[in-house]
Amino acid sequence: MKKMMSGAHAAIEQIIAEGVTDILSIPGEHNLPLYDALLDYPQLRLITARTEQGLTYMSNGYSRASHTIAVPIVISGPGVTGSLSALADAYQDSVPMVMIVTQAPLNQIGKGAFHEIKDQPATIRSIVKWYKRVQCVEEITDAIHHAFLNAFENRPGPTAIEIPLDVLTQKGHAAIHSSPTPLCLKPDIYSIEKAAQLLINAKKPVIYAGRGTVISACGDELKDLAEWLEIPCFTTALAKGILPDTHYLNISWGGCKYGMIQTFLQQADVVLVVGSSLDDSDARRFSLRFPDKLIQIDITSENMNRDYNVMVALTGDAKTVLTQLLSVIKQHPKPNHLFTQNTIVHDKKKAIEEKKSTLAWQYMNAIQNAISEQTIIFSDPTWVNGWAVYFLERQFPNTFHCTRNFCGLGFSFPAALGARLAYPNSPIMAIIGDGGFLFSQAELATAVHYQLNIVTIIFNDQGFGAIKRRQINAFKRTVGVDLPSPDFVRLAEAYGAMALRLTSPDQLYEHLIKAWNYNRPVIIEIPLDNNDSGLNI
Ligand SMILES: Cc1ncc(C[n+]2csc(CCOP(=O)(O)OP(=O)(O)O)c2C)c(N)n1
Ligand SMILES: [Mg+2]
Repeated sequence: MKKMMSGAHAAIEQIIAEGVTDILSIPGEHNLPLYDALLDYPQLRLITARTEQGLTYMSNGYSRASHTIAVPIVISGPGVTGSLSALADAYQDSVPMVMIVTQAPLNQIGKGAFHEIKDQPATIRSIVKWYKRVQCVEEITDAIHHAFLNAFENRPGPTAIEIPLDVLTQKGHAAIHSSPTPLCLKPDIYSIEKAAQLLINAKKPVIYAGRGTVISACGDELKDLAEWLEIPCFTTALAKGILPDTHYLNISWGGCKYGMIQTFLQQADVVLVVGSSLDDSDARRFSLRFPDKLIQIDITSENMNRDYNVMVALTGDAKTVLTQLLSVIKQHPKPNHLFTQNTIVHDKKKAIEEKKSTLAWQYMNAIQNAISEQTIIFSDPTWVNGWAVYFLERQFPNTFHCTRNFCGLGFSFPAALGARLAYPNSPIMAIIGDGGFLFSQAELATAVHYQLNIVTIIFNDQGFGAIKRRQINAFKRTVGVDLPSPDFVRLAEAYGAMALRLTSPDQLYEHLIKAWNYNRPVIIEIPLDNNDSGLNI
């Protein structure tokens, strides 16, 4: 049924119909009517952030943690440009969100309007899945509904709707659509049978699981398949926890760069890739080699046959396809695969033993001992991220988040705040470097304002440590990477947060177990000596 209402009211009613309960935003001249209309919908919680980059990363954390779609609202021009890095990040890591972008009135676009950028649609379109400018009130609800469907469909990602200022204030007839039903693709039974035969007859099969498994929530099916056929399983950094890190068949990380996957792939005769695009940060950069008998399950065929030839391509939702595959495999007798659990557990233990003397392991061990299985960790793309990925053990998916391919600094702190909005009760932690924290420190004001009580650990090596190491490796000298940082304790206190400076792993453990009980955001600064070889792993 159609109702007469303003563009702003139509937009908000459609957003509510999609099941949204929180709006993340920064106000400005071009979205004033939207802000005003929000007062008519008290069921929506409005979170005003301090920078557009921060609010878009918050939206990223919100969507990841809640398995729903966050809705950031930004103004045209500087609001749009400020959110670009975080939008691009969401695109690369397949994080859904629907951004509402405003614009000058239709008749002023292209004429040097206030806040105008040369070609706003082209700017946004180049980094999101789908984008539309609406021209009248009647188009708004259709466009928003489509944006929600599109953000979830196939490979999830950000979408955006542009609503010009005059369209927000105009009145028109709008029809509200009910919430979306996700599509579920299934591959043909012939391909499933072929994949099942390859796995059953394999001598040394390996499973390689990516973020698609987390999106599809297929942890049970993955574990069932791995255990039924006794297949060692690697989980990428974005899929950490989909098979518990401590599971006897998990060959990921375990204290070393890329874990045991390289060794296992060298011997593997069949590999099943589930929900991974096998892109730069996952496979190419590490020059991973896959055998000819490669089976790939992915929600989109775009990810198939790019760098690796796929023998059996199963296009569909990972949970659905794995269920089909399992039912076929279980009709056959159990084969006997050659990798034994003892080898995996033993090799992992040995790798960790070799690292125990490093400060890197000791700090991560202190964190590991002070957190619970439910703690949700967000890690920034810094040197320390390597420590977190290699050493922290997670038992459930969605309890470890990092940015993997776009890798914009400053992601983890606002993303963790976004997760806190979605989950008021789970313990949430951000791990970040001094450089990264300075990219998003303004959101400390948001954390204090809304009492988003997370624990943030800043590893402060007074500079861009990750880049310094790359410079040394490549050129044997360094430039522009030793950077004095502020006193983070005084900085955090000035915002009204609780702040501590701790100088040893023991101190970190001791304070961390108490930090969850403070009723304020907690910032812990850990000074590091950049020249300490114990920081290298
Ligand atoms: C927005 C952005 N700018 C630049 C970079 C390049 N970069 C990657 S790591 C890094 C240094 C990070 O420093 P810090 O956060 O202090 O962590 P550290 O490596 O010192 O542990 C830089 C500048 C980036 N990833 N993102
Ligand atoms: Mg640093």
